[in-house]
Formats: sequence, structure tokens, C-alpha cells
Amino acid sequence: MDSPGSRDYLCAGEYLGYRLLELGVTHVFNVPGDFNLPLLDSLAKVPGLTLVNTCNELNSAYAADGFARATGGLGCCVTTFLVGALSAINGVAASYAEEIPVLSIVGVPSTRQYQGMCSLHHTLGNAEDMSQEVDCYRPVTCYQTILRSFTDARYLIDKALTKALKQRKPVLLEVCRDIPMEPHSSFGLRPPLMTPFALPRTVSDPAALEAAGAAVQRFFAGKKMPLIVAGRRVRTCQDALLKFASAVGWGLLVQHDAKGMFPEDHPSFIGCYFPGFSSPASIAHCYKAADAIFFVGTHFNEMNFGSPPDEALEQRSVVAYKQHVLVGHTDAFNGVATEELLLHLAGRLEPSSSSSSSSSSSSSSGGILQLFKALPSDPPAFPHDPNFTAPPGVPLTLSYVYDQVQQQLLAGDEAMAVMVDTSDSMLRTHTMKLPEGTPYELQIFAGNIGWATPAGLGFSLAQQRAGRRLLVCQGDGGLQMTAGEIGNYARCGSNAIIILVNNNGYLIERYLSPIPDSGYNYLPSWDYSKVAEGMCNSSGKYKVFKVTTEAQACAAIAAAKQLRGHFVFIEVVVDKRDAAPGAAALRQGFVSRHFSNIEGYRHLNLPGSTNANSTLTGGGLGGLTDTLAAGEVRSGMPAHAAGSSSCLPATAAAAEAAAAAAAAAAAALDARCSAAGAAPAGGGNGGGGVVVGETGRAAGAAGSSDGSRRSRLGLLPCKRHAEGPPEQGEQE
Ligand SMILES: Cc1ncc(C[n+]2csc(CCOP(=O)(O)OP(=O)(O)O)c2C)c(N)n1
Ligand SMILES: [Mg+2]
Repeated sequence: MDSPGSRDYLCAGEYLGYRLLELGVTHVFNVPGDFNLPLLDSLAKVPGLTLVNTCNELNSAYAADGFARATGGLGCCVTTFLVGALSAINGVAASYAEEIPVLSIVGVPSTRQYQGMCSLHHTLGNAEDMSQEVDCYRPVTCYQTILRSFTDARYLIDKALTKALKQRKPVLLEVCRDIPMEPHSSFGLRPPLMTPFALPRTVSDPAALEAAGAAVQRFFAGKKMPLIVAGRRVRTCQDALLKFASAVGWGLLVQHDAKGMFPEDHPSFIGCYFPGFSSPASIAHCYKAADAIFFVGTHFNEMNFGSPPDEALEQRSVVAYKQHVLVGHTDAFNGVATEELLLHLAGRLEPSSSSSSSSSSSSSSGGILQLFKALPSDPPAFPHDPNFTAPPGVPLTLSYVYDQVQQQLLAGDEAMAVMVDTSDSMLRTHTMKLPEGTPYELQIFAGNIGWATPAGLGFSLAQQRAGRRLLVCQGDGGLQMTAGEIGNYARCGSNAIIILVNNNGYLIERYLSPIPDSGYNYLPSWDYSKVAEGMCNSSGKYKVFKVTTEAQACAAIAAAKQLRGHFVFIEVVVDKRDAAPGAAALRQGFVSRHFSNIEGYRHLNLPGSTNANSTLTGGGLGGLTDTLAAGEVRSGMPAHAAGSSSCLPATAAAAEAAAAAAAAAAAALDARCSAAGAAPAGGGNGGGGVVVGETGRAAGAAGSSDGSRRSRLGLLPCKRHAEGPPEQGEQE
């Protein structure tokens, strides 16, 4: 038999491409540059792998993030040395914060150039330092490596993929220009016969799992009102959560970053717990009434949770995150994968269990669910503020648009997904009723505006083949940051629907600003529908609408539904004051907390300033508290002082009257809730303290101070926060 010629061997880029395909990465988002051309050319040789040119590298990174969210696996972007890689870095950083695995591949100078001492273009000019890119990426990736030899390229590619998938964080893979296109025997012969990629699995230490299971069981034993609160990390263990919730029959709330990860028509499902905004208000009452809370996959941050858990909350909670389990205020376990814990507990806490020690009353209690059913389903009583409300008689409101989206697009006859940009819409869409299996994505923690449009491109290309259509809710301010990708939706054959909210600028910032009508909250006035039309420019199947009335909005959404194979862009024109119902309350909480006592703002008499008659305190999203979430809006809050604003005149008296009315309504709701049995919960803890380390050996009592407990929960700026223990040589 002839020995293979060098051309019969795969090259590094092909090997990488086949690995990506094997992991479900069918689309790679990229911008070319002279350093990555051989890399792109080699990836293009892999049948089934599509290279999608985005308009800039930030958008490549966002699109890769969206792709990864759609598949639950990996996303991938390719950029060029420094200029491209640095443009992408904010997107990669956001994926890091949001725990989305993205492989950020960068074409870098050739191995020969790395050895030389000549200043190369795109560098900062200091020839002796070729590690600038890696230095910049180190804080936003869990692993960085470079392919500069054939012999270890294969190993390093697999290692980089494993790191990203195992840690669910981005990875930087630099590829020297002379490496990817050269066939080499180490990559095997064409057609590829590759050993299957071994997907990394987190396996619990059996002893730690058993100990944690027993502690959790003890903790919930005898509890009458247990509650599950699911956070973003359940993305990786949705089936296990479903099994657990079905087995124990407790009530369940999803946090905003986990909406869509638990079926909303499941008997345990209560709603979305979004402190300050949960609707109906009874959600907050249920949360308060729980005597024991199982936080599963929760990342405690002020955007989805509000104030950090205090000691009282810690005492009535179990927290499972990655490989950690914290039981009550005292016990901590490492080496326990949340997925395995849920499955373990599903058997252990099963109501039918005959073992007396395992027959926690919690498992048979329908406490919270019964309470929820008995409570009125009124929305929270937010104070009305005409400065952040569409004026009477406006031809179109955003609430009408989202009602139509709910009725027409989320009716259940077409598989949909929803993606929401950081914008006023984010305070509205958490109340959407999602049909089972409808993904819902937002970037609530990293919070970049402009993420949704490019991320939606990646998401939609990943999901479309599975017959799922994406709805993107995008603000005009965010769109102006990343609009370039609109043309790619049509060009790539996406059938996503973008609802573009034209409210004449930065509405969220209006209601957070000390001076709402400041010039910085305005944008150049684009004709968005014409922009979209121009960007699509007759390529592909698409339809653009601009709607200014209810009738037009209703018709455009109906048309979008009919145009199943089209990309549809709907510009929705609403008043610049048309804010989500909780916006005024958010403003009051936020401004009073952050601005009211700043000397330079005193003359504005902002809510919460010592000049003003305000009692609102708190630290949630914008300084709101669960108190407010429960509808206990206190009277005496002055209106925001928009006195210097030309378009938002101060209406303190009106707002005060509204706040008083809201307080009365809230008091009435509270009374009804109390009648239904929604008493605030007491404390409780899980008893004896044992820490089981990674090896599974008992490591002694773990009575913790508030400080150390908080560090373990990731509440303090400490390095080892709520993450799994790093592997040797691995960053956290
Ligand atoms: C990249 C980035 N820059 C700035 C901000 C600060 N910011 C948060 S919300 C917002 C305004 C969003 O405006 P728009 O997209 O129009 O949504 P709207 O609030 O009007 O619904 C801004 C500027 C941010 N979150 N991200
Ligand atoms: Mg806007």
C-alpha cells in the first residue's frame, strides 16, 4: 500500500473544524484579517461548518454567545491579532460573566515572527512583548493557549474545548498564521477518523454527595412551606430540576435569569421572582412566606436578586451552585454537582418514601402552592408617575405590543424563543407566559445594551434548523450600537423577528438619571425601518414594518406570524415616557439610594434626599426591596424631582397622591394576603456542621461567620467565589 502523501493528512484548522462540528458548532462568527486568513481558509474546508462574517468583532463575540445559549453547548468566533481580538473582548467578557462557553480563536503572527524582534502591525509597538493579547484576555477567559507547533496542536485544541465546556467560560485559542493550513500526520488522514471527543462531566464525590443529601434532608424535615428558587445555573441541569420538583411537589419560582428553564405549566411553577417587579404581587408574598428555600443554580447579584442574602435568609436556605452546597447558615459541602444532588434528593425526599427519617413533611406539603392559589393574582401596586407613563390617548403603547406578542406569537402553535436586550422591555417580558420549551435569554448580569441583535443572529441560526423561531426585543439605543448585523439576518436566511422599540433614546437611563431629560439620554434620530430596509437591501427573504398605532402593530405582528420563512423587523414607535409599570418605583429606589444625597444634586430635592420626605430604602435592582415587591409601597415618597426637565415637569403632588393610593392598595392586598395565610417565615437551620472537601473526607465543623459565608456565596469581592474548585493549574 502506498504511504500517504502529505496532502492526505488533515491540517490543524480542519481538525479544529471537525471537532467544532462534533460539538454542535455549525456556525462560526468571524471577521477576517491577514493573520487569520489561513485559519479561515482551513475551517472553510470542513463540510457543514458555516463561516458567518459579522460587521465587527464585538458582534462576532455576541453572536457566538447567542449560538452557545441556543445549543446549551459551545459558541465560536474567529478574529484577527489584537485589533480584532480587542474589539471582541467586551463580548467575551460578558460571556464570562454570564457563564456561556465561547471559544475565541485569534489568528496571530507566524511562529517565525514570534521569534523575531520586529515591531508588527496591530501591536502597541513594543516588539519584545508578544503577550499583550493574552494579558488582556486572561481575566475574561478560563484558559489561554497558542498553537505554534504541529505536534501539540491536537492536544491543545482538545484541551481548550474541554476547559470551555467544563468550566462554562470562554477560552482564548491563538493560532499562529503558519500552522492551520499545513497538513500534518498528527491530525490523521482525510477523511477524518477522529477519536470521539470525551465531553467533560462533573462527577460528585460519593461521600460528599451522601453527606450533603443527608444535611439537606434534615434541613427540610418538618418544614411546612418549602420553596424552590431556580437561577441561571439550572441551564445545565433542567431535567434534573424537573425530576426533583415533580418528586417533592413544592412550589417553584424562577429567577429572571432562569426564565424559560422550567416549564411554566408545571404544577409546581408559580412565576418569575424578580425582586421589586414580580407580578402578580403574590409571588413576593410566597417568597416571604417560605420557611425553607432551596436556591438551585442561583447567582446572587443585585440585578436578579436585589439585596444580598442576610443572615435570616441564609438560615432558611439551602444554596446549590456548581459543585457547592450550603445548608443553612452553617454547613458547606464541596464536590457535589448540582445535577447529581437534585437527582439524589428526588429519590431521597420522595413523598412516597417509607423511611421515617426521609419523610420530611415538606415532601407532602403543598404549602406554598396552596398559599399561591389562595392569594389574589393582582399585579404589584406600583406608584403611578405621569413622567414615566405614556400620556392618555397615545396611539400605541408598548404594553399593547407585548400583549399582542403574547397572544399571537406565544400562542403555542409555533415553537418560539425570546431574547431581550437590556432595556425597559426587560422590566416587562418577565411576566410573559411561555409555552413549554420556550427558551428565554437576556444578559441581565453583564448588561450590555446592543447584545441582543447580534446574539440573536447566532441564536436564530442555531435554533432555526430545529424549527424554532426567535423573537428579539431590542431598544433603539442598544440597536444603534450593533445595528450592522440586521443585514446578516436576511443574508443568512434567519426567520427571526426583531421588535425594535423606538422610544426616542435611553428610557432606562431616563428613569435612573438624576436629571431624566438630560441630553445624554437622546440619540440621533434614525429612521429605523429605512435603516433595516437599507441593510437587508433586497438580499434574502425579509419584511420591514414601522408601526405607530395599535391597529398597525396588531397587523404587523399577525403578518410576522404568517411570514414563517422571513426575517421580520418591526419598528414600534412609542412615547419616550412609555415606561414599564415598575419604572417609577425603580427610579425612586435607585435615585434615593445613589444620588439623592450627593451635594451637586441637592437642589433637585430628589427622592430620598434629606430635604425630601422619603422613607424608601433598599438595595435591589435600583435599590428596591422585597418590601416594595410585596406591594408595601410606603406613603410619603415624593415624586422624583424632574424640576429642571423640560419634557418631564415635576408633578410632586400628583405623584405623592399616587404613592398614597398605591400604599392603600398595597395595604389592602397585604390584608388579603394575611387572611390567606401569608405570614412572613421564621428562621431555621440545618443543624450539625460538617464540611466535606473535594476528597470526600469530613473536614470538620463549618460554623461560619457572616463574612466567610458571604464570601462563599460570592457576595464579597473575593477570588474564590461560588465557583467549582479549580483544577490544578486552572484559573477560576
Ligand atoms: C454597552 C453598554 N453601554 C451603556 C450601558 C448603560 N445603559 C443601560 S440601559 C441604557 C439605555 C438603553 O436604551 P435602549 O436600548 O433604547 O432601551 P430603552 O431603555 O429605551 O428601552 C444604557 C445606555 C450599558 N448597559 N451597556
Ligand atoms: Mg430606547
